[in-house]
Amino acid sequence: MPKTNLNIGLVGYGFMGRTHSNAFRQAAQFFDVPYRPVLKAVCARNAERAKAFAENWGYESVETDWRFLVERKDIDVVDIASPNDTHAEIAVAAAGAGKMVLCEKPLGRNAAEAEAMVEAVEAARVANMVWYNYRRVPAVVLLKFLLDEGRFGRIFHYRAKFLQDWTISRDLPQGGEGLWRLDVAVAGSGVTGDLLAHAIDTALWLNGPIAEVAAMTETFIKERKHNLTGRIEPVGIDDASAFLCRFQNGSLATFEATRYARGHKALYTLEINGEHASAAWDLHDLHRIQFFDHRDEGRLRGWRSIHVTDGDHPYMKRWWVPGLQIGYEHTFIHQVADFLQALGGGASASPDFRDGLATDYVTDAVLKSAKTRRWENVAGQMTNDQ
Ligand code: SOE
Repeated sequence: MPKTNLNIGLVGYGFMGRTHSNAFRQAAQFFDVPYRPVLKAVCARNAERAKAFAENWGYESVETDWRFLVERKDIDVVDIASPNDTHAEIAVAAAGAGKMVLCEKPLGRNAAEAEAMVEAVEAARVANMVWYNYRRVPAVVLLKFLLDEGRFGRIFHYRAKFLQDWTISRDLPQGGEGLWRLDVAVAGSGVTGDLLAHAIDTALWLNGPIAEVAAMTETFIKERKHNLTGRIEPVGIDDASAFLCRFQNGSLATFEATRYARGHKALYTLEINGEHASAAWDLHDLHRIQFFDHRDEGRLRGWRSIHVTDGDHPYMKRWWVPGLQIGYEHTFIHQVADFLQALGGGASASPDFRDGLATDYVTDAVLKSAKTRRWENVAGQMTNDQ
């Protein structure tokens, strides 16, 4: 079937701008989707670098002010891959201009921003999606299918960690391009919004809404030079964040994220324990799930290591041949493919902005609990399973 062109206007050309651009270029090549993304324009303040980015990725034009981009008649989708402090303003304006809106995670710097974004896309009735890409790892999707089939029975425990080590040096400055994640005014929070948000999004999807949290956070390095002012300034982000929580389904959970776990670069792991079965997944070995089913014949019962690369595994028949691997970048390609497929049916793909808001409610409760040192209820709970 011929595919209809869908014109993309990307804001931001950093790490995420590259993952998204790659995904837009590949999705319609590998997946049978009704639309073909066209790289119409990239927008960033630095014209020279935006031009170089456009040439490299094949964007047809460059804008240096997102306000022009969102008003352009030839743009269908505004994709926000710029720092967190820009998400809300651009998304609200883009929805107001009738554009579909895709947004990097976390949706807002806090739930108040995310609420305004949800309101804007829902009022404008435009398709919307948040780039929580780890939902699109085939092994994680298989885990979701197994849970939905009821193979685990009642869930008792959920456990997730996202560990990195790239900010341990006290000489690392904060702020500016590349290091805005360390500047609280831009990022909103530290690892809570950057890393825990991923773990929370996957958990809400797999295990349902979170009812209450008890958290602690720490800022190990309290002052850093700010790249934009040149001055030593207080650090406002959380360097490490951990919380206990209770899901609405009665299961108990622990979550931890840090940028101070020496030796770990992006160790995202999760484990779920149910009445009949348990499963574990590790981003460093992203094609496998470890699965234990107590209902197996006793003599053969044990942990299975399932290599999720076969043609009947999620997404895999679209790729090479059984047994061959895909990687991190493919999670973004899957996300675009799902978005285009949903659009063909007149819908958004999950996680949509409402799902992104659900994660922001949890991260807000985590940061609040770390301050109050009490258990905090999660506001606005909703089912995230669409
Ligand atoms: C931070 O280092 C980071 O790049 C996050 O911003 C991403 O969301 C995560 O997927 C990998 O780590």
